[in-house]
Amino acid sequence: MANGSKQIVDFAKIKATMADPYKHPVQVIDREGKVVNPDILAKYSDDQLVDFMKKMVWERTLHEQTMNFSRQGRLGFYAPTAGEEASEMGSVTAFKEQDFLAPAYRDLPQMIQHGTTVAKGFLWSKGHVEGNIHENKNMLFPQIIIGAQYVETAGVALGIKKNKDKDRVAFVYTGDGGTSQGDWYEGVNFTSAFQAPAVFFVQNNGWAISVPRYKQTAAETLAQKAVAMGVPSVQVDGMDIVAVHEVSKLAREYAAAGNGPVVIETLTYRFGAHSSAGDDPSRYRTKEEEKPWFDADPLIRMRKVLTDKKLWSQDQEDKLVEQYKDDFKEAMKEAEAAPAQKVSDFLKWTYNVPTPSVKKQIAEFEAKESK
Ligand SMILES: Cc1ncc(C[n+]2csc(CCOP(=O)(O)OP(=O)(O)O)c2C)c(N)n1
Repeated sequence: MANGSKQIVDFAKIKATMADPYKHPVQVIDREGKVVNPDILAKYSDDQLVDFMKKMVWERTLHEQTMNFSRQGRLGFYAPTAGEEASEMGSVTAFKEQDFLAPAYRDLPQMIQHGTTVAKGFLWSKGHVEGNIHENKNMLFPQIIIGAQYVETAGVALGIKKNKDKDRVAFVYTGDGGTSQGDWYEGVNFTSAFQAPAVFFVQNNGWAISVPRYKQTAAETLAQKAVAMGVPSVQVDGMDIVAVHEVSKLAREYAAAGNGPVVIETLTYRFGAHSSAGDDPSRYRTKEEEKPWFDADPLIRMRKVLTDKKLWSQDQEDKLVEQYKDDFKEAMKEAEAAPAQKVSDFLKWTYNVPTPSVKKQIAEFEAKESK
């Protein structure tokens, strides 16, 4: 019998249409500062919009000041955040104090908004143990192992569910590279299997150090990876703070209502280097690639909206920047005044019952430290 031309399945067509639900990332304000979704913007008061802008100016100033501190040798590892302000401030402000945050190393700004201090953030960067103890206990320390915070989140979310906590979710961040880790899938899958309350953010900033997003995975969008685990997901313009906030708020409500987790991919960009350790982006990306992203700066966009509404001025912004810089310098003084760490304490905290050799080491270090 001759082979008919009709195929029972068309893999090429399936592949070509897999990303269809993600063709239009959620947007409220476009890159020219034009409001494309006025009904959503109308839900926000003038005060809320101004507060969004203040938070982004705060984060940009924090970034600039930390880069200065790094150059002065006053910080340890620090992950720059310029470009990611809308993604980070728009999302974190959608959560409540009782929600549990599992951050990665690029998420110090969200941690500070969620209830720790700038000084604690600096102490963490300097490798000081006090940088891991926060006033709001509902957060972990920033995860360095890529993707591990997704597995931690699964555990936290399951705990929330088992404790029958009301109006409480876990939320977590990773980058685009993080979605290639086994931990990423395990965390989302486990949470979904148990229908536990979590919101999983992927801040797709285009790069995992020097590896571009397109080499990371053949998936057209990172959001669609969630579908395989039975999790609803969305792509949002990560340079549009109102869109990010609106989507995050809805995701929180959905998860808190007992419907299981959500995955949100924010489309954003890392304006500078991967870390303060000094990689040079000009070695791995082009000016042609960078330019449209720099033009999409979330601060430019929001500045335009607020200026059109006569709610913002350059003078007001300049004053805020000065005030924030002073705050950060004070925070650095506070961090630098923290008592020096003792190796003897580390040994004591590690061993409940120290072995004879550890006992000897504790005594040796104590003798040195008392001088
Ligand atoms: C398990 C693991 N593998 C490798 C590294 C080294 N590493 C540190 S950051 C990074 C890139 C992460 O990129 P992405 O997830 O996109 O996040 P971004 O830094 O861009 O926010 C890598 C590979 C690590 N920390 N952990």
